[in-house]
Amino acid sequence: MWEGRTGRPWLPDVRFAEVGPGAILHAMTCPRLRLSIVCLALSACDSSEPSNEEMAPTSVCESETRDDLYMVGMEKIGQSVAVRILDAAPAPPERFDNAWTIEVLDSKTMQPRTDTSLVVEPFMPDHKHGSSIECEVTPLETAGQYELDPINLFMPGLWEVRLRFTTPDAGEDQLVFKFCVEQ
Ligand SMILES: [Cu+2]
Repeated sequence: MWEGRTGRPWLPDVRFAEVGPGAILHAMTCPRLRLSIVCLALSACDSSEPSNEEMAPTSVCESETRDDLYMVGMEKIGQSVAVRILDAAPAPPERFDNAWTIEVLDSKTMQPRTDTSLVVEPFMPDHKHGSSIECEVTPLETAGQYELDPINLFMPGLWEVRLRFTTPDAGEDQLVFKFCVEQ
């Protein structure tokens, strides 16, 4: 058994009866008390909530401020072309394959446009890479509406979905939707 500096067995009741500052001083000079304080601190850690890593996968999008807030009907308006997202599956966009229904409009009149060609390029601006899976653009029955599938966002983080239009009258027009996808 541990013995105090005086050589007597340690008597906690007596020591704790001391006034506050004295007890603190005692705690600082008493090895056994120091040890028990360390143990207390450790057990406090043990009983507290597990770290974020254990609780849930870390969010990569929580602190992201550059992304767009997904909404049905959201629009981007360019020089000659405007785009409206009519539907997205999944919504909001998620990691891996996404399918969107969009409407292509004239940016001045906001009437459907059918005279453009479109290339869809997903791009991760932070990593400077795209996706090797090509997105197919399929015109739907309704004039100006297209199905984009698959928009492959294979990595967690911020993606730009770049819609590159070529128009007969106004050349190229690029519209960019930015979405962050989680693990
Ligand atoms: Cu990446």
